[in-house]
Amino acid sequence: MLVAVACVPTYNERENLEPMVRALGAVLPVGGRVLVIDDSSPDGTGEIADRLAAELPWMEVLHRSRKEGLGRAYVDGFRHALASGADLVLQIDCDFSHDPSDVPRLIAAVEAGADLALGSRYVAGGGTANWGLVRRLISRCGSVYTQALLMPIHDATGGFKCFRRRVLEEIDLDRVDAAGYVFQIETTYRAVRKGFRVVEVPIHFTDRTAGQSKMSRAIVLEAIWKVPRLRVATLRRHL
Ligand SMILES: Nc1nc2c(ncn2[C@@H]2O[C@H](COP(=O)(O)OP(=O)(O)OP(=O)(O)O)[C@@H](O)[C@H]2O)c(=O)[nH]1
Ligand SMILES: [Mg+2]
Repeated sequence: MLVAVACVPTYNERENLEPMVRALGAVLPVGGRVLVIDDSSPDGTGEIADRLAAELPWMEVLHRSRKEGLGRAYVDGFRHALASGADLVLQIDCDFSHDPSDVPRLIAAVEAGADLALGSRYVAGGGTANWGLVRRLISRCGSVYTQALLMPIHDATGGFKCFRRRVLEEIDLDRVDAAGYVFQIETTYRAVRKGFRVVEVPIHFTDRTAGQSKMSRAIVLEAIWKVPRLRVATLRRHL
């Protein structure tokens, strides 16, 4: 049986954390673990995580001293998961935009031969619910822009994924400097460039009902300039 570790980055997710951790515990395969990566959330999420970790033997917490963006939190989380022996490393947001009950389908896609399974809103059977027009536009434009410049992936900005261990070992996490959601694009692109098999699994994405989005103009701007930079790195054969 493969050991799956679900990495859950948190920043001010006090209402969502406990239900998410318990929901993951219910769907992960035997031996699966949950790793919460908290960036010293001012709302006390880190303390809730410590209380849960004391109760649940299959859960642990990585505390980071400051908020440096989703990408930095994930890189630290991935390293920790690999060091602890994970065969499969999952990513899932803590806001219930990603449905924990879809986790087994992502894992099944990897067990069926994929190296990286992406939860995808923009393939047949996938979609978004309760998202405003602006958010839908930003997300769609992000994927179209990425398709034009980098790779034929329908939903390149999503953050619900399952990596086979060897993908994370080979994509050179040290060189991933993305902070915001371009991190999702960059890790998938590095996997594609290394020749790994990437598949998209249809998911329904729902807007959060508790807590606040950390989406910002800076995150969009970072994606706008870093996507072409990845293309340039490819042309220079650095990628
Ligand atoms: N550790 C850590 N977690 C973060 C950081 N920024 C966001 N998160 C978490 O990452 C997940 C996704 O963040 P969201 O605020 O939902 O941002 P998003 O999903 O890009 O934006 P929405 O689509 O509006 O929800 C959530 O679990 C957040 O709590 C960060 O800087 N550090
Ligand atoms: Mg979200």
